Amino acid sequence: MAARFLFARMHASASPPPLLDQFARAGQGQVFAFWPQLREDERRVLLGQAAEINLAEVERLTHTLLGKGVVRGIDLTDLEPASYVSRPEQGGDAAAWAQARAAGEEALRAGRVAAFTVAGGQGTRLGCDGPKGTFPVTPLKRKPLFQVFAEKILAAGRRHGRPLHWFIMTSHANHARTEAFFAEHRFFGLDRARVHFFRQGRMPAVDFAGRILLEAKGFIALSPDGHGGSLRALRRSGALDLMKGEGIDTISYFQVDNPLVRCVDPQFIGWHLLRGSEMSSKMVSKAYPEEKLGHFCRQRGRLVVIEYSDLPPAMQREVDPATARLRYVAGSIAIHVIDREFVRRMTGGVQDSSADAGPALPFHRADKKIATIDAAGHPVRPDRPNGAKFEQFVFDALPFARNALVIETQRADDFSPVKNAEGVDSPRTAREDQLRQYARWLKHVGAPLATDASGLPEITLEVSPLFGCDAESFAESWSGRSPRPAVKEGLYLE
Ligand code: UD2
Repeated sequence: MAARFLFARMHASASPPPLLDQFARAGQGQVFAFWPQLREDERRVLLGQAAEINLAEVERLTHTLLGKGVVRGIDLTDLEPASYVSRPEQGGDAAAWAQARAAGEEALRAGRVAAFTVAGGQGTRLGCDGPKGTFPVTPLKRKPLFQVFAEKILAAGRRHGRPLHWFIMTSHANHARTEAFFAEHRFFGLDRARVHFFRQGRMPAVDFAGRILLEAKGFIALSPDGHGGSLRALRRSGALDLMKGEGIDTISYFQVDNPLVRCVDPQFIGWHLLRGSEMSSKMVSKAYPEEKLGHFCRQRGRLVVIEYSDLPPAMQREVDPATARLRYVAGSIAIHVIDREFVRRMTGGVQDSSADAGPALPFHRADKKIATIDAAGHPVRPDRPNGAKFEQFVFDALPFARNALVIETQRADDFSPVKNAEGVDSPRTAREDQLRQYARWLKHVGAPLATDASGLPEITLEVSPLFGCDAESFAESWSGRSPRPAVKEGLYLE
C-alpha cells in the first residue's frame, strides 16, 4: 500500500521516491542500481520489497552478527540441564496433573485458547510441490496434515462446547496456495470465519559486508524470517487484536510437520495457566544423543533452548551418573503455549522500529550460497557461501518469559514429524507411529488386534480425530458405537 502510494507520487512529481534516498543514505544504494532500466511494474515490485525492509535492523545485524571481531557461536557458559514437570508415569504428581487438566478444560470451555500453526515451510524435501500442510500423511485415507489438524481442532471445539479459532502462519511462497487448499476442501468442516491466515515476514539476504543482495535487477533476495518471525507476524497481522476481541489469551503453538501433535492439550494448557507462565514448552526425553531436537537448558537462572547443531557432540553424549541417562535429556519438540500479551511485549519494537523498545527475539545468522547478480546485472550462482540470511527462532522467547515452564509429554502421543523423504522423521515413520497409536487405543478398549513387538498392527487402520483424539475420547466413542466394527481388515473409524 505504502509502496503504491510512493510510486504514484513519484510519477506525479517525476522525482525518485524517497525510499531510494533512504537506502542510499543507509549505504544500501546498490538495491536501486538498476532503477533507470526497470519497467514500471518492476519498479513497483522493487519498491514494495524495499518497503518491507527495516534498514536500522539490517544495520544493527550487520554490526552484531557480521561485524569484524564478532564471536560466532552460541554462549554455552554456565549451562545446566533444565528441570521439567514429569508425567505421572515418570513419578510426577498425579493430583497436580489432574488439576492441570481441569484448568485447561475450563479455559477451552471459556474460549480462551486459540490454535496456532507455523506453516511457512514447503514440502520440497518430501517431494511435495506445495505447502507442507498439503502433504498426505494418514495411513488409510491419505489425509493431508492440514486436515488432520483441522479435525483435531474441530473435535476439541465440540468436546468443550466452544469452537476454536485457528491461526495459520504462511510464507510469501505458499500463502495463496494454502488459502486455496482450504477453500477447495471447504475448510475441512471448520467455520471459515474462525480460520485466519497471515504471512510471515521476510528478511533480506546480505553479503558479508552487510550489503543487501539483489536476486535480479528489480528483485531483492528476501527469505522468510524464521518461525520466530511468527511473534511479529501475529502482531503485525492484527491477530493479537482479534484474539483480544474474542477473549482469547492463550495461544497453542505447533509446527505444520507433526501429525501426532495434540493441537490443544488441556493438561499442557492447564499447567501453563496454573503456574502463571508466559510461555511453556513440551519436552520428550531424547531418544539418542544425536537426535535433532533442541535442548532445554538453564543458563544463569533463565530457561534457554540450545539447538542440536549448537551443543557440542561431547555435551550431547554426557551422561548423568545419578540417573544413568543423558545429562541434556530434555528435547524440544517445538510445541509451546504462549500468553497473548507476552507476544505483544516481545514485539514492542516492531511498531516504532526502535531497537530499545523492549525485549525482542535475537536473529541467527546462516551463511548460504545466495543466487544474486553482479554489478553488470549478470547472474551469479556461487559455489560457496557468499552471504548470510537472518532468522528468528520462537524458542528464543523463553528466557524472557515469566515462569517459563517445561512439561513432559509422551512422544508416542505427541510427536512424529515428517521432515525427510526417507529414514528418520519420514512419511513411513509417521505412518507407523499413527498406526501404533490407533492400535494402543483399540487394545485399551479390549478390541482384538494383532501387533508386532513394537506395537505395529498387522492391518492398516485409521481413526478420524472426529472419532477419537486420544485414548479417552476414543474409548468414549467406541463404547457408544453399536455394533462395534470388526477389527480384521482395513478399518476406518469416523
Ligand atoms: C525444529 C527445531 C528443533 C526441534 C524440531 C522438532 C529449530 C531451529 N529447531 O527443527 O529443535 O524442535 O523442530 O520437529 O526450530 N517455519 C516457518 N517459517 C520459517 C521457518 C520454519 O513457518 O521461516 C516452520 C516450518 O513450516 C516448520 C517449522 O517451522 O513447521 C520447523 O522448521 P524447521 O523444519 O526448519 O525446523 P527443524 O526441523 O530444523
